[in-house]
Amino acid sequence: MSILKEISENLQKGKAKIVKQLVQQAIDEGIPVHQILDEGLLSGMGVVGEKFKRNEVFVPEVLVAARAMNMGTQLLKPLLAEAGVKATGKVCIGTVKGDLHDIGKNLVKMMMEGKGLEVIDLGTDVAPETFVETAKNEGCQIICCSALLTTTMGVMEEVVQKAVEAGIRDNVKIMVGGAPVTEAFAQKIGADRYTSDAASAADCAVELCSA
Ligand code: B1M
Repeated sequence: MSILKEISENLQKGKAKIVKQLVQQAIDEGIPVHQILDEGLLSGMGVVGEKFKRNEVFVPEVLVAARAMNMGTQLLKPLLAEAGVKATGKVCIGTVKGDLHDIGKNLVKMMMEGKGLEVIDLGTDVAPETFVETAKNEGCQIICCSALLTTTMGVMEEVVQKAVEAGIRDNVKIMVGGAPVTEAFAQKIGADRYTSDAASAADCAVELCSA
């Protein structure tokens, strides 16, 4: 089996230490960093994302795969910067003001990073102004809002409004998600996209960034 396939398969099993060793070995063997990233780490995380969508794996499996992914990317990050490999897009993500749930948001972040996006994690309890200022100052193509409470999902509408007021609405897409959020709600508040799970959110973000 090729070393890249081994990286991908061990990542899918969440074997972080082995992934780290294999990535180091691949670097030492002179395999180009973008190839280690695309055909090893991202390919493995892609499989996990698809299985997660089909309910073939669940949150714990995704979390261990993401940890393995992080171990590998830590080694690649400095080399990717040297090689001038650019992220496929830049997004900021957070759980909206008043809401402290972050497990789903973290999964979305991991899946997006797994697709090669640069993700600024604003954490939880994030004010609408913070989403908008970050997108403006950091040049994010997408603002991603997560909410788990029916009492906080309304904050997403404020994010849309603040983006309009700040004059960035035409340049930034707004994605929303979280258990109580629906497609109809997203349309009602003027968000660009609703997705129901982390893997679909990552696919959607890549699509929006490359549009
Ligand atoms: Co809370 N909680 N909680 N809670 N909690 C819920 C959400 C609740 C449904 C439980 C219930 O009553 N049955 C309920 C909300 C009811 C409602 O609003 N209608 C609730 C409540 C009421 C509360 C408190 C108010 C309880 C209290 O104190 N009285 C309080 C609120 C605190 C606050 O936020 N201000 C509270 C607190 C907590 C804990 C701190 C104990 C803990 C959070 C820990 C943490 O996140 N670090 C917690 C938990 C764990 C839950 C449940 C049990 C699980 C949530 C979770 O992590 N799910 C939840 C009940 C349940 O859902 N069964 C519940 C797993 C996670 C992977 O799913 O986040 O939906 P989820 O993410 C999914 C998708 O939604 C999607 O992708 C993910 C996976 O594919 N997704 C996106 C998420 N964000 C996305 C963004 C996108 C796209 C997709 O695009 C940008």
